[in-house]
Amino acid sequence: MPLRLTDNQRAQYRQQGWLADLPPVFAASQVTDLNEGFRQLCALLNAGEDSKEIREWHETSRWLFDICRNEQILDYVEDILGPDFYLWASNFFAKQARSRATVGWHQDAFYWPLTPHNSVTVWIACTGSNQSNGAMEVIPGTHATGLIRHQRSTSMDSVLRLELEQGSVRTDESVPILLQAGQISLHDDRIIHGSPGNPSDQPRIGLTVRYSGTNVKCDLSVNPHFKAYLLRGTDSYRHNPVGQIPTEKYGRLIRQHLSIEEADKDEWHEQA
Ligand SMILES: O=C(O)CCC(=O)C(=O)O
Repeated sequence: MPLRLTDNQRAQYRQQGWLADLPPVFAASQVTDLNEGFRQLCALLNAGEDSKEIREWHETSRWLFDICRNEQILDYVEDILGPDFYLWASNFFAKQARSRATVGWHQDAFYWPLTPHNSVTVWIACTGSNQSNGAMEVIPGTHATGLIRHQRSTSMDSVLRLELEQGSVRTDESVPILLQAGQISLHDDRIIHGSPGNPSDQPRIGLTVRYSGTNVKCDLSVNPHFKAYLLRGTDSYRHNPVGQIPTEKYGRLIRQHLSIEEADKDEWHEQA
């Protein structure tokens, strides 16, 4: 039986900006498939590329596209965004065993040329994710207090190039999101989050999938490659270019999508 979010879970998401503790979406055999698919996509990387380059490959991999339109996930997303929403981004955050890679404190919305803020990320645990292997941490409630200016990261270990300045984040209030392989969490595009390195002997692999309400428009002068895939409802706004459903099981994207920072348009936030 597909599950829907309860009123309490929706209220928690609205007030705290994140939600976990949901029953596993992917059974053990599907978790094996998640990891095998990840390996297949990694095999398409060029020399010198890292798995973090696997961004928006749902546009070229039918296997990944089908994961992004998992019906149980879409039910949860619909309970948050309402009936009309589209898929537009997916990427892997993989930390191998004994990896120093960190994800600095940040707000996703600071990276994305999207207005208004009406996007949810689903973080799919391909492996268990816990405090010993570098689980993602959130600072509850920070989605409601506005965007904070980000700085260029100075850490050599940081996976992201922008992060919040030390001191601007109440790290003592952070909460780790603990997931078994096959479980998911959901977070708001403005919540402050990040993750430490993985000193353990176990890898920590997550797949993030981003969905937005159809009222959300991408500024194509920042990211000309943006593609929306309507997954539920109708799109009466028609704000964004529509993506083609991929046919190849595992294919890679050649044209990389651009964040505000990658497009070198830092002034965008002042103009938006
Ligand atoms: O997987 C992580 O550690 C961070 C993920 C993240 O930053 C995101 O989903 O936006």
